[in-house]
Amino acid sequence: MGATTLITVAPTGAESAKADVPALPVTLDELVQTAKECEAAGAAVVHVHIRDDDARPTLDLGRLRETVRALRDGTGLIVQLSTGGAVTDPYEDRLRVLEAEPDMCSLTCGTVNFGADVFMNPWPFMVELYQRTRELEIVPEFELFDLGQVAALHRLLDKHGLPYGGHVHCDLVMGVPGGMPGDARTLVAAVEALPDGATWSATGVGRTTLPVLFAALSAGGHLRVGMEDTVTFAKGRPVAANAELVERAAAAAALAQRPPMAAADARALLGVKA
Ligand code: KMH
Ligand code: ZN
Repeated sequence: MGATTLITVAPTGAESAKADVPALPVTLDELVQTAKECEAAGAAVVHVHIRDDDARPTLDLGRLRETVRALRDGTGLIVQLSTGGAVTDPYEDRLRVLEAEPDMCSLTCGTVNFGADVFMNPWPFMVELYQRTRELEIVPEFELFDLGQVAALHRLLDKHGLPYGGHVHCDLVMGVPGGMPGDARTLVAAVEALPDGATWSATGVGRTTLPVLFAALSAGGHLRVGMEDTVTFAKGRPVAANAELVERAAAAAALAQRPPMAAADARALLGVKA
């Protein structure tokens, strides 16, 4: 088998309002339908934020459990729950996400300015979350919004050992106002600083989407796309559905001679529990 590209789709996020972005999947049915379309288009992992009945972000454990079950029943995707939530979510709720027993969870490696807000990830919270992932046999994806967070990841691994599954997988989240810029030279600097043997994907929010996608492909990385990060497909043209972002990423990956990775191969790579 030749080299392939792991595509993660982040279909919803916690930041956009349904009223502003009508194509955003916010109900369970919409999420499962989106996930099926994205799987068909080449995604292997789904990074999940959920909403309540009023389409507001929630970390309700019952809903999270139902979501994990529905995504497992409806797709073969690796289910990654966000532990980042929304910037207003308390630490206890973010830790409790793991009780929904996803395959993977996100784990952000430090605090970062997030537009006019602050996304809080102090060291003791990171450590507690990391230890719980190991106990519960959930594979973390290390979210890196800034170069300093790469240093924090090294510190975490040095002090607390390898994650469940034995493999380190990172996601560079670039172009957040307050985090690292979404450009090629920053991507290269971040990749060069990653732990030996780590795999990585990258995503660029907003107008950094395409520069980061092409930089990641040319640097040998994997891709994250989706409406959590990108609601404009091209100038003046809103994203119609998450699947079109996955289709575009899959086409670019195929052009780069690294077509999308099958979910089964992604499970083996990431060390996700069978
Ligand atoms: N919504 C952001 C504040 C994650 O999913 O872990 C955090 C976020 C990262 O989206
Ligand atoms: Zn997220």
